[in-house]
Amino acid sequence: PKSGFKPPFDENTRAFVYGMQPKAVQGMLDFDFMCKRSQPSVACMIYPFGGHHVQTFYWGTQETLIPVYTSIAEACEKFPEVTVCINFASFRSVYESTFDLMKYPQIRTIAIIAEGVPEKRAREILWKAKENNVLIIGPATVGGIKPGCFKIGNTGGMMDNIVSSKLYRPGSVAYVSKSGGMSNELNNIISRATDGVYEGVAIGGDRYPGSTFIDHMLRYEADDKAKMMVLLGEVGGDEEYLIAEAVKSGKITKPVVAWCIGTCATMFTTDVQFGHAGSFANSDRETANAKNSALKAAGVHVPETFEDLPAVLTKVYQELVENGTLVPIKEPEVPKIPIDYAWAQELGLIRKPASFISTICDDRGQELFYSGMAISEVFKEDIGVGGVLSLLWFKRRLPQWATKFIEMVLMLTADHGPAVSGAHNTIVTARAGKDLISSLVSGLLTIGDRFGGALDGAAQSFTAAYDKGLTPAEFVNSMRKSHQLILGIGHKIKSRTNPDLRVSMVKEYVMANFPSCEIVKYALEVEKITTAKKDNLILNVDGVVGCALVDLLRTCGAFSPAEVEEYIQIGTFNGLFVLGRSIGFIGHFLDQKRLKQGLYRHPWDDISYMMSEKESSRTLADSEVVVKRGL
Ligand code: Q5B
Repeated sequence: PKSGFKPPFDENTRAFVYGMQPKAVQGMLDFDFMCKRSQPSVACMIYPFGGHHVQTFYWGTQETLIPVYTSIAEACEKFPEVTVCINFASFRSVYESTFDLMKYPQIRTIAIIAEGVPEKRAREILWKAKENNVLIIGPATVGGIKPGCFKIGNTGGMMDNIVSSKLYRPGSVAYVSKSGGMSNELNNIISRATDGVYEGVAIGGDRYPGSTFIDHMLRYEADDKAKMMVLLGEVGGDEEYLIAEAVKSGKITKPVVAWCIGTCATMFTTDVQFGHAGSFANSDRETANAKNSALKAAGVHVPETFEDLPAVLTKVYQELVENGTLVPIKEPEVPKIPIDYAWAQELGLIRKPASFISTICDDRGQELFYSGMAISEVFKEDIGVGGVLSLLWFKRRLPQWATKFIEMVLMLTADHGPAVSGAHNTIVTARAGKDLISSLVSGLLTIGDRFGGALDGAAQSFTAAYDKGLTPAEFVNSMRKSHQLILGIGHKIKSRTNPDLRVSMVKEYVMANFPSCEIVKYALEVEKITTAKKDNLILNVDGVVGCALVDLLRTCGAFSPAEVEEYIQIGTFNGLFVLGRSIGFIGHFLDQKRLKQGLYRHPWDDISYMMSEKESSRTLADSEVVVKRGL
């Protein structure tokens, strides 16, 4: 480099990333790794919210930690070697953060990514940066790239693009453009037409960029390693004339290839505003054609059309090679880049056995699907909770009489007062100050063979007996012989004389709506025998629902016999009681909280303390001591 010249980026340059931009940081680290940098170019992120923490990133195939600081001051103190900041702050806060950054003399270069920065603000930044001798790239840019050394944020696109444009190693051609998208195109063209990019900067498409074409072209002129330059100008503004003058006056001596895009503007009958805020010709002088002509007249290599740009680049490059100015580099081995798993999968490059299989619900697309049915259809067809349950539990639609029955069960079992085991536990837990989920779970954990969880057992034993052809009496006798209670029979308070109306309602619905209900009928025959022995040995709510569900599955036409058998054996039906009763348990929890009930302690007089004599006397003696001490 010419004496005193210090490039803003080299292979040791380190940067702050201002803003929470993990994707951009990972892109920079991948680039660094490909360039064989000794350490990541990103020293830390600065993000004012969420506190100081660290985030993991890949360094090749390994993982590394990048800290996140909440202030520029902290970051500067930790990393005094950092000279660059890539500022991802939005157009609302970028002015403030850039001014803050400029308070720290170690920051020599700031790339401003935000679009839509007000022109007044942009000019103030520009003025302050000039005063502080800080290089600003942007606003409204992806930034720039120095192959083999440093990449600003998302510049260069995906890693495969960076490899195909050989940006992992330096070439000899330095360019400056306005557009970030076009700089990608230039990376590609230059890598094919010459030995590749030495450095490329996109200054951004606003009317007042923080640095201009001439700033970067003069930098390249001073940098011995940049052998030729490329300018990709565009319609609007007159910055390109400064290049023409610099070439004419001999300030720029290296060969320059230039093209101003937007020549097609002349084909329109009205004035044309292209994509960038600044790409609008306010006068003839600002048209692409006028600027191309001026550049050509100044001695710049200007192709006839954009399509001819590669040919002109090759010609100029070959001349430099032939006259010995440029010695083509020895091509290094193309680096292997680990591809992100998600991307490789999208490209169809890899496959892996999944750890989980799921067949009932798909949340990956825009719309949620329950067993193939879009959630919007669920509502359009008004399939109800019963319909949703049948999709998620049985993976199919069931006839309406069946889904209505499911809903009926949920409603019937929703609660049976505060005295039942589960509700009691929920209440005690709520009164112990526990939260809704703990209280609910405490109640649910009481559900089992004796309380509320006899549906599956009832379904299994009644169905097996019926299928075996046992008479109801044979079934009851066989259960007694094997000392087993018949699940689904018996109730603590309900009896023949105090019938359970829930059971009557289920019976009525089943008789009226099911195509047939052999298992329920069989269970009712069993009930006749058990109630003859004892009044409370009725077919209880668990029993009737369990048997009805077998009838439902067997007769609705949606299941094969093997499928029905599987559902009976894997324990499906208790799920309905659990689901229904959760409604009641939550109700009891809310009730207790509303009533602000304090800690429950069971009264001694409701507990029969039965201990050996020795233990009783010790207990008595202990309590006397307590009384004497007055505690
Ligand atoms: N014995 C339910 O018992 C209960 C017999 C039997 C043959 C039987 C008992 C039982 C099976 C489990 C079951 C679901 C514990 C019940 C529910 C939801 C609920 C609850 C609510 C709600 C009641 C006295 C004599 C003894 C026993 C004989 C009793 N059950 N024999 N098969 N199943 N049933 N659970 O009244 O000769 O005197 O020694 O375990 O289906 O949980 O509302 O409360 O919505 O929340 O205490 O409805 O039936 O009778 O155990 O003292 O027995 O009858 O062998 O004979 P008890 P025990 P013996 S619905």
